[in-house]
Amino acid sequence: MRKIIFVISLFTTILYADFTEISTALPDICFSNVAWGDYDSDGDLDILMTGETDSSYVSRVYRNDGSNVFTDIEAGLLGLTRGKDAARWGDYDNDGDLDVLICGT
Ligand SMILES: [Ca+2]
Ligand SMILES: [Ca+2]
Repeated sequence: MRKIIFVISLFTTILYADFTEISTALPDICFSNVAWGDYDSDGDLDILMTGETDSSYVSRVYRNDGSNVFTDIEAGLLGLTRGKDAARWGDYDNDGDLDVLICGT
């Protein structure tokens, strides 16, 4: 019974959370996947993003520079689109650094 009460309480908190929309220079993409990860270990979350712009497929890592500024680090990833839940951070080689896994067309 405790678990059910906790879940209901958490759900209520999420429903009434106060969010503020921010403006960034991130591209408009569709058929996208995004994932947060702190790839540079500076304590803030960076973005891994794949998807489709008006003119190309993209797979990019954006470094969080603070103040809503995200900079494309030009990671050299193959542009992909239409991957379903297919952008992930993980330390696959256990060296302490985040790696990326992306899949798509
Ligand atoms: Ca970071
Ligand atoms: Ca690693």
